[in-house]
Order: sequence, then C-alpha cells, then structure tokens
Amino acid sequence: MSGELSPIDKAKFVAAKKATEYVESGMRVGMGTGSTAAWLVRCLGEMVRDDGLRIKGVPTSTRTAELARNVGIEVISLDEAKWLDVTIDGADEFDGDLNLIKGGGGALLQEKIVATASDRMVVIADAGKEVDALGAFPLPIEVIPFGWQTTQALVEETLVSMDVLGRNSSLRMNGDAPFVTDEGNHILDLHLNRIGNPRQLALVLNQMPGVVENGLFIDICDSVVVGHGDGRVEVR
Ligand code: ABF
Repeated sequence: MSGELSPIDKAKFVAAKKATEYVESGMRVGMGTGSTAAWLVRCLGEMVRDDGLRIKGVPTSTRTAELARNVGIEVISLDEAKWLDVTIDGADEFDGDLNLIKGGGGALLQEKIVATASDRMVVIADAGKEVDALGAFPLPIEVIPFGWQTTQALVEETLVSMDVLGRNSSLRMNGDAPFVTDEGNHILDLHLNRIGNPRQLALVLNQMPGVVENGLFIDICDSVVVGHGDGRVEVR
C-alpha cells in the first residue's frame, strides 16, 4: 500500500501504521481527517480485510466517512457509539505539552467533539509539525455565517486588547466563495505567529458570540506518534 513514497508521505504513513497498534477488535474508533488520518483509515481498512479486525469507526468528516466505507470499515455515528475507545487524528502543530492546533483541514468542530468523547486521543504527525510554541500555523476558528464580519471584528478587537494579534485574520476561501464546513459554517484563520497562553486564548475565543469552536486542543491529546521521512517513529 505504501509503495514508493516521498519522505513526507513516508513519515505520515509510518506514524499512521504505528498508531494502528492502539486499535483492537471490538473497539469503537474515532477517525480523523486530513492526509495523515487518511493513511490511518487505509491501514485500518487493510487490517479489516486481511486480518479480521472488527471495529466500528466514527468519522470526523464526510471525507473520512466516504474513505472509511470505501476501504470496508463499518461506519457509525458518534451518537450510536456514545463513547469511543480511541480517536486517532492528525494535527497542524503540537507542542511539548501535547497541546495542538487543528483545523487546517476545516474539520476541527467534529474532530474536537469526537476526541473529547474518547478514552484516549492519539495524534499522528510528521516531525515537521512539532513546535516550541503554537501559533506559526494560522489558528482556525469556526464561526457561524450570520454576521461573520462582525464576529471577525470582535475577535480581532479582543485579541488586540489582549496583545495577542495585530488585526490579522482572514476568511478561509474555497475558490471565489467562502469555505463551508460540514456544519455549514465558515472558518476564520488567525495569523498569530506565537501563542503565549493557548489555554487562556482557547477559553476567550469560545466566549465570543458567533464563534462555534476554536482549533486549540488543550489537554485533549494523550500521545503523539511522530513519523520521520526515513521511516523512524517515536511516541511522545
Ligand atoms: C486534520 O487534518 C486537522 O485537524 C489538521 O488540520 C489536518 C492535518 O492534515 P494533514 O494530516 O494532511 O497534515 O487532522
């Protein structure tokens, strides 16, 4: 399945493959979104087909649901599962405390709900995702379409007053139209460079009317499986 891969794809693949060790027959498994999580879904599909693995998968996006069905994984909703044994997902950045920025793929809302409803959350990432401080990757926040410009102004003013942001956020686009999430919302990307206090920022953002969720995952991730381009894997 992995064939001849570029170093970055090899890193993602080996991280995903290693993370399948957290999955056993009978488990309810949260399945993330993004290119690294797609490797996980394909690896799990292979185990279902060839090794008799029996799992029920809860996808975090319509994209992942479609891929999971295509590779033969039984897909159920979170409400059918009620609680998950493990969720395995990618990330855009992780720091030394295993706090994350997620949402570059636009699925942060379902990803956070699913991860929070799991006994264990495992992140799979290539080594380039590790940072000293979160924030070089633009922080996505999901906002409802109604009054999104007013929400954007409120977010910027609040963050300027906290000395966190110099009025620098952008509406994520999909071609000429605003990007629309699976829940019908928009994404604002906050260009922060460095987030001094991610815990405080996550709390402040979620207090604002119009903000549905933010891409900071604080104290949610239990382990990070880090893949390298030469095939090495480390677990944090
Ligand atoms: C999801 O996919 C997101 O939360 C994160 O934004 C993104 C990572 O994508 P990739 O694995 O393609 O780098 O996990």
